[in-house]
Amino acid sequence: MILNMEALLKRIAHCVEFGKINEASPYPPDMKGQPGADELTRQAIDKGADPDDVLKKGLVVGMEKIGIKFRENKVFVPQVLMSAKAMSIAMEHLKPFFQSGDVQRKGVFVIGTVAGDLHDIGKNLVSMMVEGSGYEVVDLGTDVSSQKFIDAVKGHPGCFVGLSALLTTTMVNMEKIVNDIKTALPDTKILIGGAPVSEEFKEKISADFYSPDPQGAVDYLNSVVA
Ligand code: B1M
Repeated sequence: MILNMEALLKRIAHCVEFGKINEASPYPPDMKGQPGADELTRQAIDKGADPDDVLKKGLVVGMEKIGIKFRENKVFVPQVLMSAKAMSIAMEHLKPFFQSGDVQRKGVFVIGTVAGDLHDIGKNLVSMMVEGSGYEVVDLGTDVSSQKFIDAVKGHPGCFVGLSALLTTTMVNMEKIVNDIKTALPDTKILIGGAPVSEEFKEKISADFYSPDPQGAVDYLNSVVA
């Protein structure tokens, strides 16, 4: 089937939204045997599409839709992971354009799970959604100290920072990390999230934003960048 560029970008968005990675992938069953985000992104680039359009009118649109469905409990973690996989395979075709500077990222987002905490599933979902929305993500992993965050912010001036915590015993470490980062680099915008964290806690520790889900983190970053 030959698609015009607009239809091709819509199809790429659809593949990301429904987690259709490539032609060989059997998931989702109703798209079995059809080309996925991998082949269609290659096709769009080979046809001369602007890589920025492929990102913003294709991949990001699909990620945004899955992010909203996830927030509304219409899909669950496995579907989001499939979408993120489709997105990251497609991104391989766009990487050379990012590296050459032809496509600009919206900003840099440094993220980590706070000191003492090893939970990373939620943090990884946030990373994927933010990356899928056009930001460069620097993922510091789990059990991240204040100093490691500060070093990363120094290496990426103007970046945003995301802190994740899943334990009531480690969420308290957010206060120290926020305080240490703000003392060293006062202009840094810090957003926090994770199951035990709340808006009230954000106020208490003077972080800039709290989001209960990945889409909220994306919406916040977009609102600051716009
Ligand atoms: Co742990 N664990 N765990 N655990 N674990 C919980 C969190 C717990 C609630 C289970 C329970 O007792 N019911 C409990 C915490 C109790 C508390 O403090 N209130 C607990 C405990 C006690 C522990 C240990 C202490 C157990 C022990 O050893 N005695 C230990 C601690 C280890 C450590 O961190 N130092 C521990 C260990 C582990 C495993 C290693 C076995 C494993 C983690 C594997 C991994 O992450 N790679 C694990 C798991 C899997 C869980 C549960 C079952 C699932 C967590 C998860 O991944 N949820 C969890 C119980 C539960 O939640 N049902 C539990 C799915 C994930 C998508 O959700 O992470 O909330 P979540 O992320 C969400 C949002 O919170 C938000 O977006 C995500 C998507 O919606 N979000 C952000 C997260 N970060 C964000 C950042 C943002 C914005 C949004 O901006 C920056």
